[in-house]
Amino acid sequence: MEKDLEKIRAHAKEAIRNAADLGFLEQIRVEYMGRKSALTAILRGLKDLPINARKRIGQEANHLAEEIERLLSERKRELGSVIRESILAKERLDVTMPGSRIERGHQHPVTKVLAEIEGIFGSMGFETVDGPEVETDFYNFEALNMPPGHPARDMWDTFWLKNKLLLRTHTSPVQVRYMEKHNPPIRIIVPGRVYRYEATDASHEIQFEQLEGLVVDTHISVANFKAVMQEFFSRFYGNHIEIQLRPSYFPFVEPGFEIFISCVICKGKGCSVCKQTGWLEIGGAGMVHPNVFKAVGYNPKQARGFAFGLGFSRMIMMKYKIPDVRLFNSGDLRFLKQF
Ligand code: FA5
Repeated sequence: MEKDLEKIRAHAKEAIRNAADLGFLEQIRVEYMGRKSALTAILRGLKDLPINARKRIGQEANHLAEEIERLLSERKRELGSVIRESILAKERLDVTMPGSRIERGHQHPVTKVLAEIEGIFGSMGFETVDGPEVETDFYNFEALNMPPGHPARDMWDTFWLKNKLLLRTHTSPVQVRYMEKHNPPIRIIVPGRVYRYEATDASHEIQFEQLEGLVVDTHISVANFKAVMQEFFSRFYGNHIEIQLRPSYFPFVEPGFEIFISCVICKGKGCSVCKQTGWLEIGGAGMVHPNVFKAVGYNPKQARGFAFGLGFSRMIMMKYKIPDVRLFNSGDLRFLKQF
């Protein structure tokens, strides 16, 4: 029987040493220590042995059981640390590695510049106002002193929709909408998208941005208008900008002007952008026509004001030296990522 115990010891030691994982070690524990193991059978059979042999074999069998338990738990600890190390090796995190870059979106140049423009006009007491892009004939033309059949309507090539609706050709209809609902004094800007049914080129788009402005009170003059333009453009371009007003015609103003600013590229000396003139045309303006005041229910003898409509897209082009207006809506990320 002692020989049997020796054999069990030798086999158990060997098996435990070779156990490669915790599952296998558990099988070995069952095999050598379980209810059906050879060692348990010896312990159970002790009662049938003579007293001396029972004592001796019992002691030895118990020692062996303790030894196997100790070997099992030592191997279990060893295997545990091997597993932990292999997990650590596999899941190692190198905190010094550069992370994967997250692509972040950003504002469109038009939105960015708009915030800047609103800031400058806001500091001069102007409120920013919005209006619909789908307009009626009345607001886009008629209330602006262009009754049906008026030849000046041809100045704006129009996208007509169903039911006499149209895509607004300028931001001027918002002047009328605002004056219908508000009394003077008025000081607003209206940035927004406008649409024209025309051939496109580097400075003409079918969809572009305008910046309308309207000031109405009792004693407003062209001098006030020029001062506002001078202040705005000098702050917008960060340079002193000269303003020139040249006579022009828009049915909703009298007198009407074209606004020229001194060239922001050559500072008035003459370059290819300003075609060597030193001046850039930037929008239309004028003193609000009495018929427009009548259309919104004001007394034209009391109300006086100026209105302007600037080519907002072209202003941004000059600020950032963008060569083609069509880039704004091209969706070309190479262009957009520069802002
Ligand atoms: C008007 O649209 C008038 N509503 C402006 C106005 C407002 C006059 C208030 C008087 C009082 P005009 O059609 O000239 O005017 O357009 C104004 C500016 O928009 C132009 O000076 C130009 O800078 C810009 N613009 C005109 N057409 C295009 C186009 N196809 N693409 C890009 N910008 C354009």
